[in-house]
Amino acid sequence: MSRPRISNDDGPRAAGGGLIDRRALFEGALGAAVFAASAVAAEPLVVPDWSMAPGGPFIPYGQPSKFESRVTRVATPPANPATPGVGASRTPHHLLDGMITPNSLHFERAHGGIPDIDPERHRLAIHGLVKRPLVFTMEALARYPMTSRIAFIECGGNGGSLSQPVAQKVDAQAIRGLVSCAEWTGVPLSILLDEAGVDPAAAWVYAEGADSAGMSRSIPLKKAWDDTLVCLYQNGERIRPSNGYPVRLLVPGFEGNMNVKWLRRLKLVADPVITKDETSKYTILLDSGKTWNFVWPIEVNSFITRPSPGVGLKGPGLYEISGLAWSGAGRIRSVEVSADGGKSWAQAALQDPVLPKALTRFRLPWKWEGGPAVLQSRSTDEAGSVQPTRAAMIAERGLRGQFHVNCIQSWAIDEKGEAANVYA
Ligand SMILES: Nc1nc2c(c(=O)[nH]1)N[C@H]1C(S)=C(S)[C@@H](COP(=O)(O)O)O[C@H]1N2
Ligand SMILES: [Mo]
Repeated sequence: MSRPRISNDDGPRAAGGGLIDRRALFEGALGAAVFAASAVAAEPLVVPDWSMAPGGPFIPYGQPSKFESRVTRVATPPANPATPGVGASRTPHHLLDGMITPNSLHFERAHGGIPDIDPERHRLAIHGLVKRPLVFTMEALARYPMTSRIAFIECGGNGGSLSQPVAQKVDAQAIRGLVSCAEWTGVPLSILLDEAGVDPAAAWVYAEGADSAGMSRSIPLKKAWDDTLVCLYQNGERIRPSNGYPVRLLVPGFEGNMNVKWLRRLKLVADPVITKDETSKYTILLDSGKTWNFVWPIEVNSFITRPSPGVGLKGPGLYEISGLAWSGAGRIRSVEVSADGGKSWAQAALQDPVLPKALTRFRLPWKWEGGPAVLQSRSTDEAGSVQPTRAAMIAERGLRGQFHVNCIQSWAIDEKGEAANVYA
């Protein structure tokens, strides 16, 4: 890669509004420009009180620093106070970095509350169009060969607030908090299907949860053979209760709802079952009154986590714009960033690893001159799909289809450096 041309003190400009070439981050082309360090005398360093005495004890299960207590999930107030576990809570992406979501902050979506499942008594059955119906204890399941993969799970309803006719005063957590990314470990479903012996008449797998909602979906058999995992672990530890303990499906890249939690049976069937979760919900209602049914893969998407509402700028100067991109079709190929509401675009740097069907972190240096700006990100996946503008998305499907919203999202930066959700 050739060294970018230095056009001024802060590094080469890559697009309008102060965006700097991404290569400047790695090649020292930012020169003497400073991001935020104070240029006061560095010595003598003061010795703080926590250095003057031995520190605290070890604790059996770790917790974040008490100074990070604002970094929490936010739950949507339940529609019915009698069932507080019916609803969703969202990941605070504006306060996190990297590509992995800590288990305590993975978003949660539950249609019938979070069941308190005893792994000793829980069973998983595979039956229907199979030669040998099977029942697994959790202990038996754990004896099969396992594999791990890093994958996002995104609720089909994520981004639904962008369907509001007027831009809501909401932050990244409220708009995009229903996507998270973890390392999931479990038994490839193909191994269990092989053991059960799938009847040639089977074309679908009906997956059902043990929660009070009995949430269930029809999964095409091809996807079940391909990369579906019967998961026991999440980021190295047993799956958290709200995320499906003791066993859940990971259906990589497919809408969150297909990733059935508290999994209790997989029934091989010839036709889709047409459950309530694939009719009254998770279909996309068009203006014409028709619906798109069985919209499985999550479309190419991205958003900027920093700056964003609540994570504003502290005076003009150099900043790093950062965010997340993902696609259910595979890897992210590129992310472009605009600081002028989409008039000009610069390539962001993609941080390794860039994995298929996983969150990908992007970064780009930016010189904020102190004036109003509109920040946007636009991602392209390896299938060549590009995020549409909000106007293009509405032209295609109207405003009623509140699922699978993947349009470009905009943060307006005001003179004070505060960010707000806008439609640009
Ligand atoms: N059994 C069961 N599985 C379920 C659900 C549920 O309510 N019950 N919610 C689904 C929905 S709508 C989503 S978006 C994902 C969310 O997974 P998470 O809570 O681990 O983030 O789980 C899916 N699996
Ligand atoms: Mo969902």
